[in-house]
Amino acid sequence: MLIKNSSDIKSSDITDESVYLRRREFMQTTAGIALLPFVKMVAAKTEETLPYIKNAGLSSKEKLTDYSAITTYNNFYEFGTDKESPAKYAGRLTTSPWSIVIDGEVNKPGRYQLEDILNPHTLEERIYRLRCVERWSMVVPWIGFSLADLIKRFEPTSRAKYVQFTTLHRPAEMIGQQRGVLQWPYVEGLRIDEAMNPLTMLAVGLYGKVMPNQNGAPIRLVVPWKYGFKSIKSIVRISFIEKEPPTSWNLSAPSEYGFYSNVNPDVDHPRWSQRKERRIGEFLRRNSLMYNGYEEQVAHLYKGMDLKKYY
Ligand SMILES: Nc1nc2c(c(=O)[nH]1)N[C@H]1C(S)=C(S)[C@@H](COP(=O)(O)O)O[C@H]1N2
Ligand SMILES: [Mo]
Repeated sequence: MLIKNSSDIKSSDITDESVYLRRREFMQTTAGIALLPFVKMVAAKTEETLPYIKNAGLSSKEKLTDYSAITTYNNFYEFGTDKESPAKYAGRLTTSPWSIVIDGEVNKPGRYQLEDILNPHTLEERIYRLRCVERWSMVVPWIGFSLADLIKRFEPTSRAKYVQFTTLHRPAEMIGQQRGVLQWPYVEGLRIDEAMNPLTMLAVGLYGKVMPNQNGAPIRLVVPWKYGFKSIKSIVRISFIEKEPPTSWNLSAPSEYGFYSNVNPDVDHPRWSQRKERRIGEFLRRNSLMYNGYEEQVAHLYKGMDLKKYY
């Protein structure tokens, strides 16, 4: 196993990160003594490096988005609806101990500690594009492993046609859950063949480090050919089910967000076109790509489906 050490980190990354940490120090001094333990704890945790191997075959060769942008411009409604709130408030979330319930149509159901979930897996770095439905995109070096490998371990039955994922519900720490902007807990789902696709990933870190809370610590999904909201954060339950599960954004606005939510420049959002996107850190907009550029790997999953109907 390759251990990421300081010599592997490009100087540009270090710059970004020191800016990030300096900003935290600034928050610390301006917000006063009350914030001090919280800030220290977050800094210590996100500094922790993870051992991983690079998966070049599944990785994009595009320029990485800065660490500081990836960790300060977030969607995580459990901590507020604007992009800055997750970085401000997600530090309050207790991510250890953490367990995940595996249930439904599966031979090995149970409540498993995160350590036991992770133990059999070798962590990989996979550089994926993430394209938000709001038309911004980034390129992130995720650390994690294929969801397929986890699924195989728990042995779903032949009735398991879909997988549903559930985020933690803990309004005392997730202050956005004190308001009814979405139905809590946040839920998402995939068809079993989408879940088994080798691109579909459970991520526990980024940039070689433990997942920052605002990005979905301690464990989140990453589905790079779908709009960002399918990549559910802070997962506490994985259920194998027979029928298509409800999903948070579909429940909230069914005419705007379907179950599939594949990146598709040809299908407009009812309130805006999906043809273009802005890569964070770039000025000019670029054309969005079918399946976010992962057409070769995933187009077969949707063969014969009317993508205007199944959006
Ligand atoms: N539990 C939960 N997961 C979530 C969200 C959320 O609000 N709650 N937002 C989604 C959306 S809309 C996007 S674009 C991505 C953003 O991931 P990032 O903040 O790591 O870039 O997380 C997704 N996962
Ligand atoms: Mo999103």
